[in-house]
Order: sequence, then C-alpha cells, then structure tokens
Amino acid sequence: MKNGRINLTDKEFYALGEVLFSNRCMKKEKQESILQYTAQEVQSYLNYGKRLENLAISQPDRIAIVDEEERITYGQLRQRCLMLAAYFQNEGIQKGDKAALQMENSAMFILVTLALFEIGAVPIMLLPAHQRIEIEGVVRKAEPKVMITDAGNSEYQKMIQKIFDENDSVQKWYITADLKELQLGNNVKLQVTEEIRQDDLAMLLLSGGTTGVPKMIPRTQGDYIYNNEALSRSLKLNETDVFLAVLPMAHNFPLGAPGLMGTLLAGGTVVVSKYNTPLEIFSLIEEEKVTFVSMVPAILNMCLQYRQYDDTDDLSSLRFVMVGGAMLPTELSRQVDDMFACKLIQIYGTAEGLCCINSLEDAWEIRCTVQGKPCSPFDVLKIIDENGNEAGVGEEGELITKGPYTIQEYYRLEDKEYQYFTNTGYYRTGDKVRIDEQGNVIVLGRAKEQINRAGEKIMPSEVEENLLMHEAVKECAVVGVKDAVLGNRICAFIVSEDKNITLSEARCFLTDKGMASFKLPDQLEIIASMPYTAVKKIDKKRLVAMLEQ
Ligand code: J2J
Repeated sequence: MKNGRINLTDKEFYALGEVLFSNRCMKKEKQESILQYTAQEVQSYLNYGKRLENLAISQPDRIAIVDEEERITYGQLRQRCLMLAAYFQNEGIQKGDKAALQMENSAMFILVTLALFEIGAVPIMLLPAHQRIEIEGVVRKAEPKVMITDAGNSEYQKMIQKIFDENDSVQKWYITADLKELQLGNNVKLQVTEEIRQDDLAMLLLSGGTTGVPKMIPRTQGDYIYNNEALSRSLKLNETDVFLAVLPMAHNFPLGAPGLMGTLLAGGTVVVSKYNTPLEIFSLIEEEKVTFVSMVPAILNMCLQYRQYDDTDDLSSLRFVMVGGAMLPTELSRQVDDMFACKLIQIYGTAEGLCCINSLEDAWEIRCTVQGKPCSPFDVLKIIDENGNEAGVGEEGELITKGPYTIQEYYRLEDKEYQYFTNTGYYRTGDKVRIDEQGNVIVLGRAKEQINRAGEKIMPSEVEENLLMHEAVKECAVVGVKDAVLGNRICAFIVSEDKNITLSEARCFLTDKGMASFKLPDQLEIIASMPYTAVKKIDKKRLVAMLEQ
C-alpha cells in the first residue's frame, strides 16, 4: 500500500474479496492459484492500524471524530491510539488477549477499540444495555484478561466489581475516564510485536443467545475491514462524508456497516450521538453537516414524527439515511426521501457477516420496498425450504449464506452449532426472505422464533426461563406481538394462581435476575391454561392470534 493513498482500486477490491473468499470457502489446493495479490499487500490493506497510519500521514489535520467533549484530528487519533496501545502493552495485554468492553457512545469507545486492535487484543463488544446475566455469561465463556467500562453509578460498579472478583481470568478492570486522563512519559512506547494478520481475531460481536448468554461472533481484522469497505464503496463514501453514530456503537450496524469504521477507512468524520433522541439527532445533523446516519425503524419513526412538528433544522447536508435491523413498514419507508430531502437506503445486515444494501442509483420505489443486494460479489445466497432443500427462483424460504466475511462458527459455543450453520458451511440467518429477479433480497419475517424489538433481538426461551423462577409462575410463554412503534413488543403469557401478579412486578423480578432492559416484557397476560398443539408444544401462534385479533 503506497503511503498517502486511501482508496483501493476496483481491481484491488475485487482481488481482496477473492482472497478472503478462497481462504474461507474453498479447498486449500484452489487458494494458491487465486492469489493475484502479494501477501504483503493483502496484510497492509486489511489492517486497521496500517490504514489509519496512512490517513494520519495523508490528512493529519482532517477531523476524524467529534463527540460532546472533543474534536480529534486524524493525526491526534493516531497518536492517542498508539499511546493507549503502548499503555495496554505495558500493562501486559498481549495479542489474542480479550478485553470485555462496556461503554456508552463516545470518542473514547473508538480510541480504546482501535488501541486494542493495534496490539492484536480482542474487544468483546458488550452493549450498554447488557446487565449482569449477559456480562457474567460472556466473561465466563470468553475469559477476558481485562474489563474496560465507563464509571457508571455505584450500583453498576458493585455489579462489575463482583464479576471481577468472581472470575479468575480477569486481572484488571479499567475505567474509561482514567484512560482518557493518562499522561504517559517517554518511557512507555509501543514495542514492536508479532504482526497483526488479516485472519487474526479482531473482536467478538454479541448476538442474542438462547440461554441469556449472548452468542459470540468472531470477526477478523480482514473480514471486518472488507465488510466495511464493501458497503462504503457501494455508498461512495469519501473523506468529505460525515457519519452520525446514533445507535450503540458496539452494535455491528453503526460500528461496521459501513458505520464508523467504514467512515474512518474512507477518511471521513464520525460524529458521536450520545442520547439518540430526535432533538439531538437533528441538531447534530445541522451543526456538523452530517452526510449520513444509520438507524433502526423505531428511531426512524420517532424522527419522522418529530419532524412533522418541527422542521426547522437544516438537513440539507444529508446524502442518505440508512435504515435496517428490523422490518421497515412501507408507510415509513415512503416518507423518508420527502421528509429528510435525501435518499432512504435500506440495509439488511447481520453481525455474523452478510449485508445486503440498496444502491444509491436504485429508483425510489425499489429503495422503499426491497432491502437490496449483497455488498460483495463473492457473497453466496441460497433459499431453503423447511426440509433444507433449495427453493426455486422467486420462492420464499429461509436465507442461508456464505462468503468472504461471513462466519462459519460461533466462538466457544456450547449450544449445538448445527442449528446455526449447515454442514456445508452456510450460516443460517433464520430469516424468511425472497429474492427478486434483479437479485434484491426482500425480508418477509423470521423463520426462527426470535423476537425483534426495535432492532434488538430476543430469544423468548431466555425470558421464559427466568420468569419460571418466579414462585407464582407455573407455566409461561413469551411471544412477539406486532407493535406500531417497536415493530414487535414482548408479551409474556403466564399461568398462575396469583391473579394479582403485575407487569411491573414481573419486570422488577427479571431486572433483579440481571436481565438487560430491552428483554423485559412490555405486556403481561394471565391465562387459565396454555393452549397446546397436537404434539403438545405450547401453541404460540394461538397466543399471538389472541392478542392480534
Ligand atoms: C428486516 N430485518 C432485518 C432489515 C436486519 C446492518 C443492519 C442491521 C444489522 C443487524 C447489521 C433487517 N429488515 N432491513 O448487523 O450490519 C434482522 C434480521 C437479521 C437480524 C440481524 C448490519 N436488517 N434484520 O440488525 O446481528 O432478522 O444485525 O437476521 O443485530 O436482524 O441482527 P443483528
């Protein structure tokens, strides 16, 4: 990679995809013949440290990150990253060591993440909403060497302290405010260590699990950069782009699709939104001349409603608004271009890898109704029926996929992998989709039971298991019910002799059990007995129908 050049040529981008795809999805014999690139070039393109180093040289004074407290140039970003990386290294954190990270949106989130990448340490991306059950589960399973969190309140500190005390793997717990204040003398310098390769583990993203412990998604430096880059190219991002990070940055969508990482790799500016209210979103768009923002349908809905009351903020800098993470009703999609005077771009993405996206050139009707095409020419998509047989063109069924940046196994999964991957290495998305003649994916719903509440994914079994621990609950079933604001709300049906049990009591009970707030039921229904199917499974379809009637 030549110093000072930021963007890859089309040929280079194609070659990278081919290299990654062949590494992952082809037999060894075939791989050699495909390598058009020298190994050296591949390694330097697919490495965050090297890419940011280049940007710091070519555009040291351009603003990379803006948050409530500071504006950081590319030059400063590189310098501070290296300093923090040197500090971590000096503290004994090495390549391959894991760091459980739980932080609110801030510039520090990005600095800490990039500093860990620099030394090959692996952040585990806990969401701010994760509570004791999830944090503890992840710490037990992944055995991080350190934890890095915001200060939080005294209750939060007590919880983290307890997890820290009870888990031998964790040697140190850092508070981000202290890391920000670090003033290091000349004696702490980054030592040259083992090279960070494209196929080294970069981070563990988290996805909903069946037991309360999130599944851990191992993403490599190479596959993640390629994923960022593929999306960034289809959106024609460049150094003049300004991305507003609204969703929690530990989530794949704002982090890498193309999100803040894609924006930084293109040399643009990342603006950090902390509170994700329409008020903050619109004023940041005006103040920072934001060119694109990504949101889930529930936040889009709030923004559209707000805009109807107050349309005074100047949104003319926006090129497009990306929406994904959950089904977007067409009544909403059709309003976006008009209300924001920019293009709606739908994205259907997964933290496991595959991302499909509308093109900026797609006609309005297309952008309002389909979720787009895979972002890499090497993505392989297939639709299967209930028996696992491949469906015909245009037919609906479950989407399975493999490709250059899609995982083929979870990290340390105790559950059985076969429900998530086929024996030919395809990831089973669990989504019911159809693919149109142009190759656009249209998401129709879930093939799996998972509930999608405002973009957060919840497995009913997880809520059920915890509810059953309540002494008054004899039987329970948790279902997702259509909701105008949330997409789906969580409804818990219980059979109980105690007719006085209330929703708020159930929520408090689950909170005490340490469950994340987004997993708590929105509605509680007490019923005399559960409806059962012929094979004696709880008939969840009937339960949903009872509410939707
Ligand atoms: C319907 N359902 C969708 C869409 C994702 C970009 C955007 C979102 C995510 C994400 C992501 C959907 N319409 N447009 O990682 O890179 C549901 C599907 C999918 C699941 C993945 C990205 N876009 N979904 O939401 O790993 O059910 O990633 O399988 O959290 O969200 O969830 P997650």
